[in-house]
Amino acid sequence: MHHASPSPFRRSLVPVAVGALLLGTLATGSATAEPGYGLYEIDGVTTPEERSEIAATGVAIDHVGEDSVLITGSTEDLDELDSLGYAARAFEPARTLASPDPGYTTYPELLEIIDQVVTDHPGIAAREVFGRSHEGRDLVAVKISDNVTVDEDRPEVLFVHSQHAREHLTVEMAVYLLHLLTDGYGEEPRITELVDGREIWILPNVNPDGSEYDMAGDTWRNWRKNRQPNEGSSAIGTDMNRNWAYNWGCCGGSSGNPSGTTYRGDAPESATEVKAVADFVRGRVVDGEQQITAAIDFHTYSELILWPFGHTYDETTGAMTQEEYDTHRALGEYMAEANGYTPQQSSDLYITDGSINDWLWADQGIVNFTYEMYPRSASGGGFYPPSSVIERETSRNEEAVLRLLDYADCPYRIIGEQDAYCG
Ligand code: NO5
Ligand code: CA
Ligand code: ZN
Repeated sequence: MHHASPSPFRRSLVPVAVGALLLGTLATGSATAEPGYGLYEIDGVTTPEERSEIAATGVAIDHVGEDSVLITGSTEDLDELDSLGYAARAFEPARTLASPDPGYTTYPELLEIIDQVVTDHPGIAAREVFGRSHEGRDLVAVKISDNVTVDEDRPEVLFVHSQHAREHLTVEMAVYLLHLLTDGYGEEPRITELVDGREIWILPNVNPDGSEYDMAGDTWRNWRKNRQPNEGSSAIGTDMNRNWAYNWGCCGGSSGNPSGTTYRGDAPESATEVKAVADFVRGRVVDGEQQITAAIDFHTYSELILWPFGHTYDETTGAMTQEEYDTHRALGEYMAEANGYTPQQSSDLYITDGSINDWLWADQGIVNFTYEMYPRSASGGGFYPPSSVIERETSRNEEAVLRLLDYADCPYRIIGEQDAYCG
């Protein structure tokens, strides 16, 4: 199987050679454009427990190395880390301060691409506005299936993109999937069969305010959260992937401080966009049954496939049986075999609470994964690889995504338990 080359169906919509040119204009100096925040490295960190202790201060762990971590945090966070015995030093990223790369898709451009896909394929692609962002942008879902205007009785699959503003490659992943599944229909038998046999929901950017903010300055802003103001604080934004309504704030895996990079919000689903996506997912319950059987939430970076839970190191809990865990692991490993990512439980990185990953499973019973896309390490550009990698690094996931779509009829089939779970 051959996954590293672009899909024959993708029309190249973005200039791909621009990124390399920008390497000549790298700025130096402070590590991020957001005042008070910076990128730091901490050495001598090797265990999930140590990483969770660091994450519990409210910094975002951007990358886990073998014996170090990279974080985004404030100077206040540094003091707290210091008192815990962790010495953080400034980290000079390869590309963070480059000018926003025009090869990445802006939100207005994304909406145009979606309209074009729907215009080109009206029988199998439909657009639905399911809510508004805090700043009033349309939150859009694209459904792809045959007889797309009818709610048929087919396994439904969900793809969520760009909860975190600076993870722009995930929007490109959505653009890739939109083209793969529509242009491939009627051309490629496997894709035709999956589009006929599934109802596929792509949410190409669930944090458009954050994305636009990250791209709007002279340099990238290294922004993670949404752009919703916090009452009683001048700090803006909630970390959407700490705001979901399962074990919210339970376990030291998020920040209670509005200026924290992983601020969990003042209540579950307090982030406008999280509430809208959660309502959308709950809206897929028909006659008491969640129609969505499988999902991927796309992030960057580190080349990982993660499965729940993030709030505990335990594999099984009251909300995850051994067979359910084995199903996640087997599917995660099967997909990772296709894209070369590293498969692991989410908490192997560090503890998170209020993540979509935990909520989709524990609250909705959806077998689901977080993909952390390219690059594998900061030296590949961290959150800001050049746009010249977009085609290679999105098409790289074609086979892995098709494998999930295939197993969506009954994810438990991968451990041979389809009769017990889906009979
Ligand atoms: C994610 C995963 C651990 C779910 C998160 O670097 S990321 O922020 N994309 N990693 O911490 O929410
Ligand atoms: Ca349906
Ligand atoms: Zn992320």
